[in-house]
Amino acid sequence: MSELQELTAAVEKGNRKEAIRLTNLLIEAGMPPMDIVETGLVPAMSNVGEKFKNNEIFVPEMLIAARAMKEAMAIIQPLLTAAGIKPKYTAIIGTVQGDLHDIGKNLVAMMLKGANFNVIDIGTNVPPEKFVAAAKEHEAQLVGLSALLTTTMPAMKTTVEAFRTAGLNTVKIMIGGAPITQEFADEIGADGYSPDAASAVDLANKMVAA
Ligand code: B12
Repeated sequence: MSELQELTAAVEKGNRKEAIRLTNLLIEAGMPPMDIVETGLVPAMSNVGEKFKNNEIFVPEMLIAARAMKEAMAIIQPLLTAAGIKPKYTAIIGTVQGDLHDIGKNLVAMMLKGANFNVIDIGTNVPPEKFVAAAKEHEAQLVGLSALLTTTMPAMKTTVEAFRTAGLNTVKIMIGGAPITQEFADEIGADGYSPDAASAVDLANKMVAA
């Protein structure tokens, strides 16, 4: 098994110490940090999701795996963040009301920081009015909404509507998360959708420049 495969296995099993050790090892070996995320860490969560769906594992195992993933990501985060240049744009990011999943959202936040956005992460289970208040307070150009549950997708619609009602029409809203599609984004009037963290950065740059 390669070290990358070992990392995937360690995160899947929720073995935090191994996940940290292998992440550091791969960094020292010169692997680009984003490659570690995309080819080592993210596949672990896909496997976990598959096993959960098949009733091979349950919520506690999912939680332990998520914690191992987060600790590995915490090592990678500083390496992705650009040093010293003053950010030009501010983005608010959060997971919508009713939804506690934050790994994907954190990844998008990390990537945006790396692309020199000033990112204000307002956490999970965020009600629409909190998104609106944060965008006003920080004079954000961009808002990112994350949802991982089909049952919380309607909260994205309510959040987009809250922005429109508040008259914040210049704030661009991008959405994402495993069950989200471009079709859904169009349906609820979001300005953009992206399937992953890397393309979220391209989308964000396009949206703020428009
Ligand atoms: C880890 C996990 C959990 C952990 C979350 C820990 C945490 N801190 O996040 C815990 C154990 C808490 C959990 C709980 C639950 N979970 Co869960 N969970 C997962 C799991 C295995 C992985 C999610 C993940 O982190 N993926 C890795 C990240 C990197 O991927 P991602 O989130 O998709 O993000 C990427 C893109 O989507 C995109 N993206 C994400 N957000 C955004 C935002 C923007 C703006 C943009 C542009 C892009 C973007 O970019 C990211 C990076 O590339 C998924 C399975 C899966 N394959 O998704 C199930 C899954 C999402 N969970 C599921 C369920 C059912 C639940 C529970 C209801 C279980 C229960 N019975 O209690 C609860 C709900 C709790 C709640 N209210 O939120 C189901 C959802 C089914 C559905 N269709 O609705 C899934 C799909 C599992 C399954 N196969 O059944 N879960």
